[in-house]
Amino acid sequence: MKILLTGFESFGGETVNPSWQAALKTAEKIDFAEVLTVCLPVEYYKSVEIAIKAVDDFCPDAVLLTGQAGGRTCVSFENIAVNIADSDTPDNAGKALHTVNFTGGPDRLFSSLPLKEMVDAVNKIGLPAYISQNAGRFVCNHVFYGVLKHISDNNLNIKAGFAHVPFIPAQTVNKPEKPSMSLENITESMFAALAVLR
Ligand code: PCA
Repeated sequence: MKILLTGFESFGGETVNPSWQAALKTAEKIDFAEVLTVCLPVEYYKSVEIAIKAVDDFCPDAVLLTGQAGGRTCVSFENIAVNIADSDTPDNAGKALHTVNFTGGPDRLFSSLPLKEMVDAVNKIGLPAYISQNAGRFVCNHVFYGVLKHISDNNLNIKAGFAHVPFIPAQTVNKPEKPSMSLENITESMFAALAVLR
């Protein structure tokens, strides 16, 4: 089987994005599938274009898009992508959006990954994980929505979803009130979740 695994470049003043670091480490561990890793820019539309091109060129059986959600405690598997961009935070190109993501698209689209099984698999290795009903209104939700819409519009037989990962400890040195999880534990969580697909 083939899996497309994406992470994001850093944003918001951070020098790393653990989603990309964990995507690379998870891909190294996966021996049950061919994995393509892609680092997406934190930019509206450009990120979707790059993700969709990877889907069309690589023709994966499954797609796991990942991004950082600083403040979350563990890996969370997103259930819903909404057709709204609504964040005062500018993307890495300096653009802040308060609009629909894709004109004419449905209000929401749902992950087609087996989320409950994925959470159970992570719990089984002794780590917390949960299903989230809110992927935010920024670039992660935007990419999640854009990729699901592309798959749906083109009737592609691809399971796709999104996982948010927390900060790693090094990112919280100057914000000790924020939770974090080691890169190793994030990687183990992503590996256990993807192993459900084998
Ligand atoms: N997290 C942001 C965008 C990129 C990333 O890693 C988000 O949650 O929208």
